[in-house]
Amino acid sequence: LRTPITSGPKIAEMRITPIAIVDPPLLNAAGLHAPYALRTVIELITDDGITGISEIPGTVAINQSLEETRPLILGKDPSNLPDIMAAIQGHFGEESIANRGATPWDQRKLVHIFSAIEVACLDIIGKITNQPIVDLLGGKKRDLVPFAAYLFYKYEGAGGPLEFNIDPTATGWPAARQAAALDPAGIVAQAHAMVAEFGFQSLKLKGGCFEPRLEVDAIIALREAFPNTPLRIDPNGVWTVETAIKYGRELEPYLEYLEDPVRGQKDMATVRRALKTPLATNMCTTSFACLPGSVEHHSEDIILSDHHFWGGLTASMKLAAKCQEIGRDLSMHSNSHLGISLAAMVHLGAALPNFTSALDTHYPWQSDEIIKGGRLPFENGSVRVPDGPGLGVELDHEALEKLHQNFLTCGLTHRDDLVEMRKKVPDWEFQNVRW
Ligand code: GKR
Ligand code: MG
Repeated sequence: LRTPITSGPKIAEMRITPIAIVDPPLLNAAGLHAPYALRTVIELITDDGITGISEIPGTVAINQSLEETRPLILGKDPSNLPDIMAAIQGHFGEESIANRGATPWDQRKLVHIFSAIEVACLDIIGKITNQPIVDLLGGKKRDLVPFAAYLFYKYEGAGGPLEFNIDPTATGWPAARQAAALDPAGIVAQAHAMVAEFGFQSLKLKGGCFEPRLEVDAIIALREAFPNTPLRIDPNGVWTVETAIKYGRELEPYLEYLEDPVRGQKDMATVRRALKTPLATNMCTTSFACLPGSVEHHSEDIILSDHHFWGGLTASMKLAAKCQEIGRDLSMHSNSHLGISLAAMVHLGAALPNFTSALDTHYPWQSDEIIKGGRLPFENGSVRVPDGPGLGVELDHEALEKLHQNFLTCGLTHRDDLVEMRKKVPDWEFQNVRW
């Protein structure tokens, strides 16, 4: 007879804490970042007192769905992830990919909930087994995970309570983070300041904000200022196929890859066939259900995974395996985030079998932090994999409470870059395809 398996700890408590983090006025194809970005922090606590944490994009709708998730997972074994995911899936049903929306960021709810619960469970499992999450994902392939400088056109302003005002006493990157960057010279100055502070070895420009000629000129200016640094631009799908081919050809000598120049797998494939530059996406191939279309059309060369909307870290590892099968490179997408998300991204980045381009992160644009010990440091543009069990970072409850108060007072319920943009350009409209 087999010895009965001793049952492990069960999830006894789930805490959901919405927070609002200071975010400067960054431009993108859908408008302008509000003074605060919303995140939600999840704590799962077992009946023997082990806590697992995670961080996801926060909206009031996602938070309500997380509240609905609580009774589904209380009493469950955090190491039985298939059981937990089946309970959540059973309650919410299938989520249509159409729920992603047309914005640069992904508006689905269920994928984010999967990710929130899965990362917190992995943090618990790591603590129980005394292993860092990277080991649970298959083992560490690298100690340092490289990230790219994420450059944004922006209006002057610090965000948060200062909104479009600045702190004139700031110096170095904290000063540059507040400065306007509305032309090639502004973008080059921003790049110099970000590289000086963090040591990034790759540069990404968020495009889709201005007439493409101006954005192409910014890439050429970056190439002059950084002759040997890989460059990419991401217009978030607002270029026409003709524009993407015209400027894509001009950019061929400069770009490591071109990210989401157009919308949809078919149009991406048309642009891809016309260019020598690889194409990357976080907009046209965004779920396992999109992979057959990706294969049929060959819409991109690089899939930008994001554990927040691919359903978690183990799902992202599964994506990495699929990418190897279908001949895609994998890299990483990001949104405004703090250190819990960064730690999870670093564990994933360290576990991926291989990737050829530095991962995205918005982290330099944030100044807040909710993990003990403060903000995670960069070493020549890379982040060292935390070596403690689980995520290897712990929640600072005092800092969390402060940012929760921001959430309660800021009045924001979801990300709406259009509303913020109209503070600067009153009649501004979002257009799916602009140029
Ligand atoms: O933060 O404005 C932003 C970005 O545009 C973000 O929302 C996108 O999702 O960074 C993202 C991207 O690569 O498309
Ligand atoms: Mg993108």
